Parts: sequence; C-alpha cells; structure tokens
Amino acid sequence: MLIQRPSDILPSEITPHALFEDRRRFLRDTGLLLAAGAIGGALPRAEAAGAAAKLGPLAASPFSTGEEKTGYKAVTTYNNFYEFGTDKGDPVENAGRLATRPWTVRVEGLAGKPRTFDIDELLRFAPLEERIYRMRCVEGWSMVIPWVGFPLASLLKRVEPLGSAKYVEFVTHYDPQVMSRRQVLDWPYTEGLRLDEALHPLTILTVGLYGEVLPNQNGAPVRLVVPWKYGFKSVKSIVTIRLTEKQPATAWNKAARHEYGFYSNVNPQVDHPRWSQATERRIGEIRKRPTLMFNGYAEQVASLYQGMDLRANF
Ligand SMILES: Nc1nc2c(c(=O)[nH]1)N[C@H]1C(S)=C(S)[C@@H](COP(=O)(O)O)O[C@H]1N2
Ligand SMILES: [Mo]
Repeated sequence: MLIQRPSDILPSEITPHALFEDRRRFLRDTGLLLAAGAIGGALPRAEAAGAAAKLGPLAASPFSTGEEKTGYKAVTTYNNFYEFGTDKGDPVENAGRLATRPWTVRVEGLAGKPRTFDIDELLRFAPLEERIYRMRCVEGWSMVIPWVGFPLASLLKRVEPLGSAKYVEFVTHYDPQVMSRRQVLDWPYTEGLRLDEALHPLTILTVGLYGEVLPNQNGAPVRLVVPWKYGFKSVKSIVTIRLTEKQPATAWNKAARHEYGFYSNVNPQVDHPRWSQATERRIGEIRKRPTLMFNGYAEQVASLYQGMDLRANF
C-alpha cells in the first residue's frame, strides 16, 4: 500500500527485523565489556535483584481480560527496549544497569499546575489496580500481562490541563552511560497521544506487573500502557509528560514515517507496509489467532475515532 520514495528507503530499513546489534558491541559501546571481563565474564542481570518488592493492596479492574496470562518468565525475558539492545533477550541482560532511584517525573506544558513528582509519590498517587491487558506488538506477537498501575487521567487532572492542551508527549530516560550509544532511534525515545486518548480510563501508568515492582526491562520505574495500540506506544522509563497544542513527534514515526503513524491503533485491516497485521501469535502458543480491531478494546475506544479515516490516520 505505501510506496516508498528512494529518499525514504534508508529510514524504512530501520525495523525490528532489519536491526542488528550484537551483544558484544552493546557491551563494548557502553563500557560494560571491561566490567564484565573484570568479574570473570559474569554479566549484570536484572533478575539478580531476586525478590522484587510486592505491591499492594491491588484493586481488581473491570477492564481486565479473563484470558490466560502470559507466563512471568516470558513477560520479563522477551522484551523490546531498544535502549538496552535490539534482541529480545538484551533488555533482561542489560537493563539491570539502570538506576531507578532517585527518579522524578515532570508533568509540564499547557497545565495550570505543572509539577515534578517523585517516583515514590507516584507509587502512592492513586489506588493501585491490577489491569490484565492484551498487548500486541507490531511485529505480530501478543501477550496477556497483569499490569499494576493507575489511570494516567488521575495524574493529568492533578496538573489541570489548559483548554489549549490537545496532545500529550511522553519523553523517556536516556543515559548513554548505561544504554546503547548507537543511534538506532533518535534518543530519547518519545511518544504521544491525543488528550482524549490519554484521559481514557484504559490508559494507565504502570509501576508493576504480576503484583510486583516493575522489572527494569519492562520499563521501570514507570511506564505507559495503552492496550488498544501497538506496543511501541507504551513507552518505558518515563521522565517527562508534556501537555502540548501540536501533535508531538514520535520516535518511530521519525525513523520511518510511512511505517509507524501517530495513531498506531491495532487494526487487522491496515497492514504495516511489510507485514500483515491480520493475525498474531500469542507468546507461548504455536497457532496464529486473528487480530481484533483495537486489540479487542473496540467497545471502549472506537468512539474516539468516529468519522476518522483509519487508513489515512494509521
Ligand atoms: N523506551 C522504550 N519504550 C518502549 C520500547 C523501547 O524500545 N524503548 N519498545 C516498545 C515496544 S516496540 C514494545 S512491543 C513494548 C514491549 O514491552 P514489554 O517488553 O514490557 O513487553 O515496549 C515499548 N516501549
Ligand atoms: Mo513492539
């Protein structure tokens, strides 16, 4: 469907499948190879932390799916977090280097009461809920993840968005000391939502999964989850949330604008230029299952897009 002009070919090559970054290079680039050598090849592992702190008490959510959850192991070892390498197993190996304390999240822009929140304040900000959501990656796989978090709306309302605010921009942490220095994407990774999408009750900030504090590879200490959109909208390790008048640029759209649109709603009828989005493979299963419109959340979110051409606004 989308025809690429020659000038677009290079950025369009930047895809999860075309990317290659071997582990040695990652370690060398971040200076971890020496450190690893010094301790006899033992590598920093996020799970070395062992007992993740339990979160709770957790309220159950009516938005949770009753589908079988993807196992903890797969959820925490098969990840996309390109700042820590582009292979699925890289984040669990490398993200342990990220210090998640101290950490603040600045909520700013077109707001009456812009504020900086300490992460420990965010953990107590609103009653924590367990939200068991279907997640769908544009690469064609999906998972069911029991997140722990609270609606983004409760945080946004606290800063009192101005009438001129139409969008929300999310900026993530970037530290070349512990993250990849390869310009795989234009770091820091950024994303955006329309204000009504950001205020939708399904949109949550998550601080945990499986009842425990979020592992670094899943976006600690705080990460967005928007279950009706492709996974790349659910940005990890957020440091700034900005209310804006104009539609914000997004990291993947900047890298390949014909392939990753601003909306990125899960849509089995609109293929990625190089892959069908009609079916998906649930991690842990062999068979393919049909992908559902808005990832199965159409009843809750379709009205947000009434009258919009979802092919033009992909
Ligand atoms: N900062 C940041 N956030 C990110 C990504 C990333 O590379 N960097 N990858 C995205 C993609 S493509 C997906 S599918 C999900 C994966 O989340 P998970 O590893 O917790 O399943 O995180 C998203 N958030
Ligand atoms: Mo993804």
